[in-house]
Formats: sequence, structure tokens, C-alpha cells
Amino acid sequence: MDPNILSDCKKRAAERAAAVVQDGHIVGLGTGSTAKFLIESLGERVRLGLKITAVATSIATERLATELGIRVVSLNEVERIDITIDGADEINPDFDMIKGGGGALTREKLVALASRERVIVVDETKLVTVLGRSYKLPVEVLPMAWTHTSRALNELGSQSHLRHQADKPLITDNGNYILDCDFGGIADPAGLEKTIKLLSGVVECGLFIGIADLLVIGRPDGIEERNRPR
Ligand code: A5P
Repeated sequence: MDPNILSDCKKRAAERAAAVVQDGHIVGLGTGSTAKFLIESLGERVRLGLKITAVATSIATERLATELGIRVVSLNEVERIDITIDGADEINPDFDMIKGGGGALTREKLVALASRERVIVVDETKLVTVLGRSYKLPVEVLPMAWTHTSRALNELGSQSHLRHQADKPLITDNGNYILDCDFGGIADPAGLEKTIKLLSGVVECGLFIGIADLLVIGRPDGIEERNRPR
């Protein structure tokens, strides 16, 4: 899809999701290009008088939200988040997702798990039948043992690559590394998530199971909303 059309789809869908946020809400703010549109839209609503408190899923999100006048607190300062709105890299018909393309998977999962309602905003290119066929699964790992954790992931059937940025290993907001794991199609996302989380050295796995409640899909010809299948 043309990048401008894609961007427009993300923007319109993010604005639709932002409209769900109400006065007094504690809002989890996602990370990535779709979340950026969401934060800008909420920033505009705050400028016009909306009163919200936000919890950010990354340093970049916190910075942007603060710049736009949104009050940001840490996850530890709130007991519960009313609604979290975030993007995804892939989502299947059961609403299982791959996230972490932006490297923020650990904070994204913690914020989502603390939320009453989780809204995921995507353009239609993120809809897949099988996770992991065309997008590698990000896994956040401890730097001091990353080669060992990478081997353990490869023993599960993956080809794992250390993510780089400007010729150096990418460092997450938590001071860790990301391994991008090619499993060539994930038949059992819930089972794989549990298996990966048991590996020593793994901080978090980019499989998000049972987390998306509402999906907002931006298409060139309109916006579609879908609730998680029961
Ligand atoms: C960030 O770590 C990711 O989980 C993002 O939510 C995901 O990569 C979607 O990003 P875009 O909205 O930029 O496509």
C-alpha cells in the first residue's frame, strides 16, 4: 500500500480510538507510528479541556505526551488503568498479536495487563491468518547472556537475530537487547509464549495473548471496529 495512504489509515483509526477516552480516565499510551497519531489527537483534546492522566509504554511516548501537555505518571503510581490504546505488528483472527517492532514490548505488555480495556489500532496490512510468517517475533533479553538465550530460542525452531541500530545492538528503554526470532509461522501462539517466557535470560516475549479487547482497523475506504471473539 502507498505509504501516505497507509499513514492516513493509521491516523484516522487512531483518532477514532482517541475519541473513546473520557474525562477522568487513566490512559495507557502505546508506542509506534500509530500510537503517535493517538497521542497527538489526545493532546489536542487535552488542549481543548479534556482531563486525563497517562501512563506511557516508552520514553519516546512519555516525551511526546508531555510535550503535548498530557500529564504522565509511572505505572507504579496507579492501581489500575482505565483504557490502553496501542498499535500492533500483526494480529490474527483470535486477536493474538505480535508486538515489539518498536522495541517497547515489555512496557507495552505491563501497561496492557494493568488495563481494564485494551484497544488495538492497526491498518489492514497488520491482519494475518498466521502470526510470524512475515514478521519476526521480538524477544527482549538480558545483554549479559544474549548468545545463550539466542541458542535456546533457536533450539525451539527459531532463527534469532540481535536487533541493531546504527551498527550497534539496540538497547531498549529497560537497558536490554532484542532478539528478532523467525519461527516461520507460529501454530500455537499461547503455547510458544509460555515456552519462551520460561527460558532463562528472557525478559519478555512479543506474543500478546488475550490482551486485545477491541480492534480498530483503518482502511482506505473507512474504519472497522471488531470485538475480541468469545
Ligand atoms: C512497539 O514496540 C510496537 O509494539 C508497536 O506497537 C508496533 O510495532 C506497531 O507500530 P506501528 O504503529 O509503528 O506500526
